[in-house]
Amino acid sequence: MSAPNNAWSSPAWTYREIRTASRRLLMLSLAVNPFQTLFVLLALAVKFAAAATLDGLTFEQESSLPFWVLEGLRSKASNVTACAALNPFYQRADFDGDGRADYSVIVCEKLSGKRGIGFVHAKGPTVIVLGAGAESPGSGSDDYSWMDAWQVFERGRVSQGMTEEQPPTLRGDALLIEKTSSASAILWWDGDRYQWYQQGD
Ligand SMILES: [Ca+2]
Repeated sequence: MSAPNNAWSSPAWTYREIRTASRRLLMLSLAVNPFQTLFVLLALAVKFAAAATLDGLTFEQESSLPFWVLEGLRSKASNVTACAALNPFYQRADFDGDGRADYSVIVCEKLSGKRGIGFVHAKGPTVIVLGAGAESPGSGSDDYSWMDAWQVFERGRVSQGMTEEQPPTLRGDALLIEKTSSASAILWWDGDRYQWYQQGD
């Protein structure tokens, strides 16, 4: 039996046609409005280049995180991706104080590359992103690129910081985030959202 004479049965032919049509469309666009076309092409190239460099974690790095953490970030914070912009690229602790281990992961906003922290609480799981294009408490800004060190601050007494603000009473573990030799702050969960407590300047 001979193959049916159907365009859909030949993917290569379809691809050639699409490629030819795209090329003609591009030539027409360049002829009609060259500057606008070049600007769009340049913007697309920059966007794809940024996406390529922020293409999440390597297979080995992903294998170091539980599936529910990666899936939580993908499904509930699809505008960011886990990225290894800092070493270590995640911390494990009980941030909401419910007795179950939670994770905080370095994330990058896909389009802008702005950095932040993605908290994934085991309960839910619940995903909260600070920075990476989103709002942050305190002086974190929407880009945590300034942060060059971080560690878990285990639940306990917080010493008085540089301001007159009273130290918080922690419900769970917290994060000590730093720009080394410059500033540090504690990020802690108040039961509803993450709060910022300035430690040093
Ligand atoms: Ca927890």
